[in-house]
Amino acid sequence: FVTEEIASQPDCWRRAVALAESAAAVLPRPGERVAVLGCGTSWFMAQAYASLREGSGQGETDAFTATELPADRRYDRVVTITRSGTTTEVLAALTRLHGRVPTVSLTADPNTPVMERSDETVVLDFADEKSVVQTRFATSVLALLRTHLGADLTGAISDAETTVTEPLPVGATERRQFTYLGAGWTIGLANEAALKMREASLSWTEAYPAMEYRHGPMSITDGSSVVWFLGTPPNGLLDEVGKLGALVVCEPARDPMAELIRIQRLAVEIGAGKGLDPDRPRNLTRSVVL
Ligand code: F1P
Repeated sequence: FVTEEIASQPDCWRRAVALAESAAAVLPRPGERVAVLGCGTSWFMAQAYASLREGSGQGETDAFTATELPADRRYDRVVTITRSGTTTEVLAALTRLHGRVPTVSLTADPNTPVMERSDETVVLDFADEKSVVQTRFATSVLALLRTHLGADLTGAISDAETTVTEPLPVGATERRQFTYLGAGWTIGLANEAALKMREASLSWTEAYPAMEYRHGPMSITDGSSVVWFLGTPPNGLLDEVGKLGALVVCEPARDPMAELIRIQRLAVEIGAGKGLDPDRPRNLTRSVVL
């Protein structure tokens, strides 16, 4: 399933953009102090959104994995992201918050407990997935939230039309170690890229804020590595990495969310090459419940 789900992202993003207008009634208003919660992929989308919202001047925005929302912090609104609507940590956080702060959840499935535990919900059922590995739900949520923040996704969608079929970087499938680097909102995308590679291909992957990579992580880079930038690399870093013999991938003119599609495809291709089923990764279920 995952291959079709990856390829459907341009269409899903169009639908997400169309949904942003009606969702605006329940999403954070400018000036509100907001916390965004999720687990795994959904946490990484929360990170990207938090950085974008705060950067756009709409208000202080913090992202947490669902267990780590500080108990004494005061927020005007809490946003949760959960495809399944059943993730234990997200439901526990919503229960703790009930009656204390308005909550809004973005989910794929309206018939789940998250609907009762949230004050408001935005349902992206068109982006739901059969694969355990999340691809289009996560990016569609971010497409909706970016639109709500005032971004025009036309360029991102047209870049995505390219990246669903564009050849993967030559030699990438033969490499052994993958490092993803981002800055600002693309740190969340770098984290997600690394998780996708772990889940679908059981690869050794790392992710860092771009300049942080120079403070130690760079030591692992050699001729067997891929170093992949999401967004624009800081001045000088690209040259420095290039000298280490790694395969360096960097498409700064492209929307980073569209570039993530190539990484999703690489993860599936490497996984398939290892005889893995990318729809059902080892030790992972569609909904992680305790
Ligand atoms: C999030 C999650 C994903 C993971 C896998 C299982 O759940 O743990 O991060 O990659 O797809 O689900 P959800 O709360 O978004 O359903």
